[in-house]
Amino acid sequence: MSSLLNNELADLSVEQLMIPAEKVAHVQVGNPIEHALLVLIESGYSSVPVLDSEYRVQGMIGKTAILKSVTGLERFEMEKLADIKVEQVMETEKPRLTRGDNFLKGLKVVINHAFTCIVDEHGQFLGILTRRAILKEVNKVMYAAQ
Ligand code: 2BA
Repeated sequence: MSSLLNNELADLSVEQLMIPAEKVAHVQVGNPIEHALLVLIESGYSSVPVLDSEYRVQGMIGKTAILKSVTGLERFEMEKLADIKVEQVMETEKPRLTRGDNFLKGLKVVINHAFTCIVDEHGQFLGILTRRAILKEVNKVMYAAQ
């Protein structure tokens, strides 16, 4: 398997496996979390990238963090959804990849993250690498080796 990985997969760049930005659902830092929740529910995804007005990646936001931010002692305080901004709730510590990074670097990242953002040298959003895209390539190579 290690020689297969070296030959077939290690040569791939994460850019070759990327879902391009125009196909990725995202929200902006200044949006109310009500908007983010609508995007998440309509798209069906559990979390999506957060961008600024210059299309630079600032973080990611998910349904759980949104619901946690409006959870009161006895009920969900849904009226807060319009007042809280995405930037107050988003996670900023997630790893990022650059387009030249190779498959193995992408593989390592998606062990702990369902997807990761790919950015250019200015931090501008190019797209995402998903766990699915990585697993698909591993599956291809494993089957070809049988
Ligand atoms: P999740 O939303 O937790 O989705 C986990 C997996 O469930 C996805 O894995 C995919 O296999 C499936 N899935 C969920 N919602 C889907 C939908 N609306 N259409 C098709 N398949 C769906 P991955 O494809 O590896 O995606 C990993 C994560 O990347 C997703 O986690 C989501 O957070 C993000 N993601 C994927 N595609 C996206 C897109 N076009 N826009 C925004 N975020 C995306």
